[in-house]
This record gives sequence, structure tokens and C-alpha cells, in this order.
Amino acid sequence: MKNILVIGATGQIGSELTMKLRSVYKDGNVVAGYIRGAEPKGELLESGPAELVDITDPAQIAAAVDKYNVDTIYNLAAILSAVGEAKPQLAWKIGVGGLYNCLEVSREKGCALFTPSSIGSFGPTTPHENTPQDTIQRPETMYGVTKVTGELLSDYYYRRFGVDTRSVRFPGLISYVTPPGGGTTDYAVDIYYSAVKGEEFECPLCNGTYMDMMYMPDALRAAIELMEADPSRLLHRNSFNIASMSFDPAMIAAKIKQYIPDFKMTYKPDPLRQQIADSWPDSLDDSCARREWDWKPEYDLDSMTRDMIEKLRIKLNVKA
Ligand code: AKB
Repeated sequence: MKNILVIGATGQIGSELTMKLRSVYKDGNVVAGYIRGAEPKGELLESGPAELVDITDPAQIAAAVDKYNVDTIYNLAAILSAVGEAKPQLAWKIGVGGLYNCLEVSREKGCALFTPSSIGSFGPTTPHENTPQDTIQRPETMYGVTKVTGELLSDYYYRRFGVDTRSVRFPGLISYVTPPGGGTTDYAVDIYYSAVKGEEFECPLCNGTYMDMMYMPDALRAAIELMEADPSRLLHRNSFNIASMSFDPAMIAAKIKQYIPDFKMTYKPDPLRQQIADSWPDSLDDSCARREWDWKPEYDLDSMTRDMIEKLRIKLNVKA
């Protein structure tokens, strides 16, 4: 039996991960931790316990851990890359201060802790193609700075205090459920909404801007499989490169056109997002994750596109 606290349970990843964890760990409690103004609704609220858990308040985290006898925390509170540039102080408070609170509670109460890192932990001096697991990490965004700090801090708590910290570097995540907010990779979600609604899409990145992306079901599986992995096989912990597909705007647009032939895209690059995207890898080498815990993606650009279009047509009530 596992008792799990998901912090940030109503966000882009948290809303789906909480439901997935509830379907995997049926005998335990999967607590949806939320903040004021982002209360859980519908299935997320009805299918299990929910608690007010603001990551900046260690007492609230500890109280939820005690109340539900939590043994594993998934820390999904984050300020994404573009918003992080508008609000760097808040990005640090949530990304590093919040993680520190989770690490301290985990140390005191013996919890395992999952905290995502990101392709944003790399920077312009990182090798851009087939980016290795262990390489230069000198990001130039506050988001990236918090992610590298988080990786180091999490490894420190593992080595120094034995806290079972584990993490993956998520690529841009694509889903039809909860939209992302304030990221650099968000265009790869927005493009599907426009295409399904029959609207022209204005792309905020230039053609030729390659980034790693992943369909949400693979990302959820990665988080859970890593937390279930045999610790004796893990040579790395914070954080593993994981990958499934790399594309630029023209490639995703061409793939959508295969299924929605009238779809049209124009380019209007946003300077901030373009600068961030240019500093991130084009593609990641995820061989360590494959070797150490058998990571393997299931979706590629084609299967993801078919599923996204089918699910969004249902969600938006649009006929094929
Ligand atoms: C962002 O674009 O900020 C995120 C990420 C890649 O971590 N989606």
C-alpha cells in the first residue's frame, strides 16, 4: 500500500498524475494537494482526498503527511520558463524554497520524493544534439537555475540524509486535459486546439526550432516507473534525461495537416520564448534512463497527433 501526496495536484501534470496514481494504488490514499484559487473539481475532487497544501508552507506539507501517513511525495508545484522570466523571485520561491520544504519534510518523516527537472536545466553551452545525461548545465533562465539547483539539492539530500529523491528532466509535455501556462513549449499544445477548432495557428517560435516533446501518458508512466524502480540499479537520481520525440513547428504542422488538410500555420516569433527555446537542447540522449530503469516511450509524433485530435474533437465537441 502506498500513501501519496501530490503537491500541485490541479496543475498541468498534477491533475492527470493524481488520477493515474489513484488508478495504480487503489488500496492507498492519493491526496490531491492544492492551493487557494486552484481547488480540485469534478472527478479529481470526488475520487479521493484533497488537502490545502501550499508548498511555501512546510507546516501544511507536514500536516498532510501526518494525517494520511504519506510515504511518497510528488512535488509538481512550478512556475514555468516564460512566466519565470517575468516573476523570477516567485520562480525561486516555489522552485527552490518549495523544494527545500519538501526535502526537509521528507527527511523528518521518511518520505520518498519525486520532483521533475526539465530540458530547461540546460543552456546555450550544453551540446544541443543528443544532449548527454551528464553534461554542461549553465541555463540562462531563472526556471533553469531553479531546476539545476533542485537537481543538486535533491542529490545532496539523498547522499547526506538518505532521502529517496528521484527525478526526470521532462521535455515539453503535450496533453488534451489541463492546458499548460507560461512555458516555452506550450505552442505544441496550443497548435492542436487551433487545428481542431478550424483556426489558423500563429506560431510563437521560428521554423527550425527543435525541442524534445512528450505525450502526457508517457510522462506520467515515467514518473511512476522511476519511483517504483529498483534503487540498486540507479546510478543516477536527480535527474534522468527522458525522451520520446523531437520536432520543430513545421514538422508538427505537417503531421497535423495529414489529419486536418485545411490546417494553416503562420509564424510570429515571441522574442522571449524564441531566446529560451534557442538555449535548450534540440534532442536528448536518454540511454541512462533506458539502462537504469528500463524507460521506453510508447508514443511518437504520429500516434500522439492521432490521439490528440481524436480526444480534442470529443472535448471541444467538434465533428471530424
Ligand atoms: C516550459 O516550457 O517551461 C516547460 C518545460 C520544458 O519545462 N514545458
